[in-house]
Amino acid sequence: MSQRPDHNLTDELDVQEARPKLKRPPMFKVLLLNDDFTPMEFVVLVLKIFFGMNEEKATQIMLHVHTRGIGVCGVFSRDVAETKVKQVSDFSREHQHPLLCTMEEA
Ligand code: TYC
Repeated sequence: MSQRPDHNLTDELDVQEARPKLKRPPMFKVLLLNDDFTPMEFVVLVLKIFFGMNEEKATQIMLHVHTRGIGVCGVFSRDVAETKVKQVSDFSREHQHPLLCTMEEA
C-alpha cells in the first residue's frame, strides 16, 4: 500500500474556496402616471394614505406627475412595492378614478 493513499485528493489538489455570491435584493420604484381625469386632490390623498407623505410633499409629487407625466412615490423591496401598487390601484378603482400606479426596478 502507498504511504500516501490520499495523495492527489488532499495534499496537492488546489481547491478553490467557494466565494459566497451574495447579491443585494433588487429595489423597486413605485410610479404614478398622469391622466386627464383623476382629481388632483385624490392623488394627494393617495400619496398621504399609502406613502405617508404630508400635504406639502404629496402636493409637490402630484404636481410633478401632473406636469412631467410620471413620478416616483418611493423605492421599496419587491413585496412592499407590489403591495403599494395593488393598494393604490384597488383604491382608485373603488373610487372610479383611472389613476395608474406601476413599479420598475430601481
Ligand atoms: N392631471 C390630473 C388633473 O389635471 C391630475 C393628476 C395628477 C392625475 C397626477 C394623475 O398621477 C396623477 N386633474
